[in-house]
Amino acid sequence: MEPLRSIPFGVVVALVVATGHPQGQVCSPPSFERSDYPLTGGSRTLRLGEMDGDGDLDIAVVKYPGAAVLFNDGRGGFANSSTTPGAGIVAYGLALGHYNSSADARLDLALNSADVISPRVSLLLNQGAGTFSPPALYGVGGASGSGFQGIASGNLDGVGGDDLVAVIAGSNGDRAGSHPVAVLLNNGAGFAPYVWYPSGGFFPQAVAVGRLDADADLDLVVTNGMSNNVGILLNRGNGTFVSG
Ligand SMILES: [Ca+2]
Ligand SMILES: [Ca+2]
Ligand SMILES: [Ca+2]
Repeated sequence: MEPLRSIPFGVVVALVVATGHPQGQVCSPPSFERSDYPLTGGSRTLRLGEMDGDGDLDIAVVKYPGAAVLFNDGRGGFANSSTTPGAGIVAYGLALGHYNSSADARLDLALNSADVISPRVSLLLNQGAGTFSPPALYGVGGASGSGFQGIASGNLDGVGGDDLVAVIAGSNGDRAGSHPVAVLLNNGAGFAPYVWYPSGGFFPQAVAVGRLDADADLDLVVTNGMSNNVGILLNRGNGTFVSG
C-alpha cells in the first residue's frame, strides 16, 4: 500500500471527511465502566430526570415495594437511596413530572399499581433534600387484579401542572374487555377524576406522550399487547382525545 505521506493533502482531508478517521486508523469499540448500586427489593422499571435541582440526571426506580431515587454526584456516581418513596405501595411503573403548582425544578414521582384493591396512581411530591410527600392516591377505574403497567405524563391540556395517562390491561370483573387509557388532567391545584378512552386494542401495556400530528399539543401512543397493534390517540387541544 502506498505510504500515507505520499498522498496529496487534499486526498487525506477527503478521506478523513468521508470516513470520520484517517486511512488505516482502527476504531476501538466504545467501552463502559460499570458501577453497581444495590437496592432492597426487586428493581423494576426506571426513569431518568432531574430530581434534586443540581442540573444532572438522577435515577428513579420502581422497586418492591415503593421506589428509590439515586442522586447523581455530577460525575456519574450515585448515592444509594436512603429513602423509599411510596413505601408499602406495590407498583409496576412510574412517570416523572411537575405535578404541583410550585415552580421548583425538581421532578415529582407518579407510581402505578396493580394491587388487589383497585388500580390507582400514587403521587409523591418531591420536597427536596431527598424527601417525598406521603402518597396521594388517585383511582383510574378497572377491577381488582387489573393488569396496570404503563404510565406517562406531560401537560396534555396546556394548563396547570403535568397530567397523567395510565393504561389498564383488562380486568378480572366489571368492565372486562374495556382495556382503557385513563387520563387524569391536572389544573395545577390537583387532578380531576380520570376519563377513559379506548386504547384501540386489547391488553394495553405501554404508553408514551409526544407530538404526533402537526399541531402543538401532546398526543398519546399505546401498545396493545394482545392485539398486536399500536393505538394513536390525538389530542383535541384540551386534553381530550380522539382515536387517530
Ligand atoms: Ca440531579
Ligand atoms: Ca395540565
Ligand atoms: Ca397533537
